Amino acid sequence: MSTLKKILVDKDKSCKSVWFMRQAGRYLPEFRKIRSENKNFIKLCLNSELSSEITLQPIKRFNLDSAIIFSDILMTPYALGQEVEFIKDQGPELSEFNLERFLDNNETEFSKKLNPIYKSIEKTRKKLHKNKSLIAFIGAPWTLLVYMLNLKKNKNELDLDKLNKKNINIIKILDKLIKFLSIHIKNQISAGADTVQIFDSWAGLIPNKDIKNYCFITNAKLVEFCKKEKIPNICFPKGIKEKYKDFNETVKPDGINLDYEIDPLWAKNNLRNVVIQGGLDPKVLLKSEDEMLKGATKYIEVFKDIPYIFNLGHGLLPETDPDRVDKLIEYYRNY
Ligand code: 1CP
Repeated sequence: MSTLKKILVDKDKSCKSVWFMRQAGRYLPEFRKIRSENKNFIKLCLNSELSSEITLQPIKRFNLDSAIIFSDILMTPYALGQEVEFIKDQGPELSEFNLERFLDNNETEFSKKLNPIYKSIEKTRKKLHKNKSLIAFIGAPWTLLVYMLNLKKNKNELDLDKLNKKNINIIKILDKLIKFLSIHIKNQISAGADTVQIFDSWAGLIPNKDIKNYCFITNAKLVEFCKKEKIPNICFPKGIKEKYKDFNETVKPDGINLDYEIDPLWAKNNLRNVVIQGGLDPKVLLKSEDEMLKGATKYIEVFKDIPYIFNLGHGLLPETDPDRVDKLIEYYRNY
């Protein structure tokens, strides 16, 4: 069994496990090379040969325990009929959302459009050592909705007027998304992934009055589905601060990924009956080696006597030096 599952499922606190969000990506020269030859990001995600190769790039370089499949959360809106474009230095842009078109989607067509991802998982599983986990992921319904309705004004602000003006039935869209996301989870597991991470990257932007409906209940339904299917699951409700406690008690995931704003000691005292993962600010990898290792020590020390998966509080930044990633992993292993 992989160390990830030993910790996540068996709650084994004697064992160590490490992987990083965005461990495959722009900080690796071997990724940048493939990327420069493949300008269309969606097409790259749908190239199962290359997607599998990219997934394995960090595994070849570093002493990691898990691979996360190279894809994107926006493959779901793509498979549900929206055009998705990644504009350089600006981020993703989706074509206008059409409710009728969205509600008209059928499950077979959806799975068929995402089939290259499942093929990539099959290929990767065959090449990955049996002691290593292969992690599948989805974007949580709210986070996908932010992109689908183009709700972001800037990095940290939502255009809530847009949401209110449009008079759209948000709950109806979220519910439909849950249905398709459950299928996407199931398909990824059937193809050979063994754990799923649910990214709610924009949960921190939800107005207080809506957090229960838009974040807690949607994540809870997906976790409930995972539990019914016996799929180990990890939630990442980024940016919700002290509401991590409420989230954990309502959603009851197997694992919860801390973001870099959460104090590890607070998490240890307040997040019960869940395996904690991550938390370390990815920016510390850009600082001096001393500062990086000091930052890591804090997390390793706080969590040394409970089950803990070493990871970050958000994805590795593109400007990260790969040698630093190696140092950090070795430091954790030898601690
Ligand atoms: O070369 C490039 O420009 C592509 C950069 C890139 C990469 C490497 C994007 C564009 N997506 C990915 C892969 C990716 N995305 C993975 C692969 C596996 C790994 O982690 O190694 C994963 C898990 C994601 C998930 C993802 N995509 C999230 C959730 C996690 C997070 O970072 O908060 C989100 C929000 C996205 C959307 C997305 N994809 C890419 C960009 C530039 C964005 C937008 C981010 C934003 O709106 O600020």
